[in-house]
Amino acid sequence: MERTFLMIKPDGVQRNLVGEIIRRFEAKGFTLVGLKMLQVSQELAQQHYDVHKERPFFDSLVQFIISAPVVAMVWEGDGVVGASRNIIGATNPLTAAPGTIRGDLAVSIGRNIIHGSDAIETAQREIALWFKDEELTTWNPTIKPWLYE
Ligand code: IDP
Ligand code: MG
Repeated sequence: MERTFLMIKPDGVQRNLVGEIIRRFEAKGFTLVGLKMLQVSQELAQQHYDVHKERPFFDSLVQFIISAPVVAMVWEGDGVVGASRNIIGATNPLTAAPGTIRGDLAVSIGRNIIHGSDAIETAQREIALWFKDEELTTWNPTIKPWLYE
């Protein structure tokens, strides 16, 4: 089944929003299959944001991600990659729709509390970058017939 990589950034952790954020994905009906808290190395942060390495905000973004612990997660479900992006909302929290995580809980682009993979291939790359195989679980929630027809 489809999987995505989500990371609660240092601001989300510091603002005590870990539970609030996880709650939204659980309540939606997605399945948590991997979870860890870590202080990110500069190398991992640079690799994660490699696509942005020429952008002017790259250095400050990497510095921010390594400045304090983050919560890294893998979630599973039909369409979870795109749906998670919708739950997260637009990159700029001021234009993110109300009801989204960024729309409800943040005010600035450099403090937008959560990362989510932007495509299935990106998700595969990011999951492999952040998690070892043995850190991921496969389990079958008994409520599945109540979530999927
Ligand atoms: P995304 O997180 O919504 O996928 P991206 O464009 O992939 O957004 O940018 C990655 C992260 O880089 C953003 O979440 C944000 O924290 C930061 N960022 C993006 N654009 C800017 C900017 O113009 N100024 C400062 N930080 C930015
Ligand atoms: Mg992105």
